[in-house]
Amino acid sequence: MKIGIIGPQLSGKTTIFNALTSAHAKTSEVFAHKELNRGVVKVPHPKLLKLAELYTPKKITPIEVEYIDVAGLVSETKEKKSEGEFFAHLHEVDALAAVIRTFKKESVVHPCGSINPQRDLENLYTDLIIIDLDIADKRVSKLERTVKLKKSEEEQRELEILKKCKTSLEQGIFLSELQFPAEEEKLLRGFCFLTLKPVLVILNIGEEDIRTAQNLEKEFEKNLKTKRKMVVALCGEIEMELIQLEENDRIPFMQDLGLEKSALNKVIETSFKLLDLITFFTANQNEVRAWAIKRGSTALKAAGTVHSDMEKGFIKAEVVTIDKLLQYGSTHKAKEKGELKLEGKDYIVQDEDVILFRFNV
Ligand SMILES: Nc1nc2c(ncn2[C@@H]2O[C@H](COP(=O)(O)OP(=O)(O)O)[C@@H](O)[C@H]2O)c(=O)[nH]1
Ligand SMILES: [Mg+2]
Repeated sequence: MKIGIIGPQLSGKTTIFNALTSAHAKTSEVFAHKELNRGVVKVPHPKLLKLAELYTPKKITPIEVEYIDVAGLVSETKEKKSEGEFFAHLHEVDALAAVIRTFKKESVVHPCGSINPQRDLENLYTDLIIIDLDIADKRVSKLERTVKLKKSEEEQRELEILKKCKTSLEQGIFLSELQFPAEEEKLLRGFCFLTLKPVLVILNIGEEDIRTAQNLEKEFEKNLKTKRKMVVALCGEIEMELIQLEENDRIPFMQDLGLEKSALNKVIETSFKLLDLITFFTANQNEVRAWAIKRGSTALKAAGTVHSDMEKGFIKAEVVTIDKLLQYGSTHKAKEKGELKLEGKDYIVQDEDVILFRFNV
């Protein structure tokens, strides 16, 4: 899973990137030359380690999330020529994390002169819409020329779909808010439109607002009409300091501050909800591993996630919930208790299933 961190200048993108990835990327009080930061995070899942205790595997592999801290939106890019390069990085992500400042700090001057999160978010949305409009525009002009020359039904159809996109973007409507039949959605995927991606709004709050973060989230959520957008409020600066502490020192600090979860846990949890993902596990003496998959996926799809051979040669899936497996201590015992189920390819994978795939090669 890849998430692109975007937002206005000096909203705390790099600070939050550091808080999430334990990196030490340079933050700045004034708008500096932008650079791209990339970091991979291993998603902490306490049950994965418990599962590993049962198998003592050679390898424990958590789910990985890659964060890209990328500036380069219209309002942040002074030099036009670098735009393409930065946008290309955004097109590859599964979701956007929009960092919006609410923290007050005099030494950091807001590029618009005042703190106004709603305005910043609107501006950011406009930036995303402008980028998508540009993509749609270019393709529409090209298609208009080619369909005149040769009457291709396929291209005519594409033109209609893109015109529909254009109209909606011109009205300020995100493409994620439109309904597309599966076939059109597939076509649109090729364009990597930014407004088709789910958005996680990260409110970068001041330390004084940590205890009321939940109220802020709720208040802000009211303005995000659709399910494809969600909000978390966190204090980037504090979270960055916390992540740099030893794990044992972290907990008393968090309790002091009134923090129940780390920024990483909060962001991951919300990202999973936003992308409608669940976790399943595979386990043997070689490797105990967690995987992310879309909610509602079949056992066959899950097999394909692990290995294409498993999908091709799929026979059966042996499934047990991780809680039952941990309770009984082995698949053998779970089976005796009737908790290990034999499922076919159409079985819908449930969150925290442990799956053993039976397959032919
Ligand atoms: N007080 C406070 N300052 C912050 C917070 N997050 C970021 N900053 C400061 O805001 C400035 C800009 O942060 P940076 O992460 O470089 O912003 P970017 O331009 O969006 O990447 C830096 O001086 C940070 O120390 C926060 O949560 N609280
Ligand atoms: Mg930065």
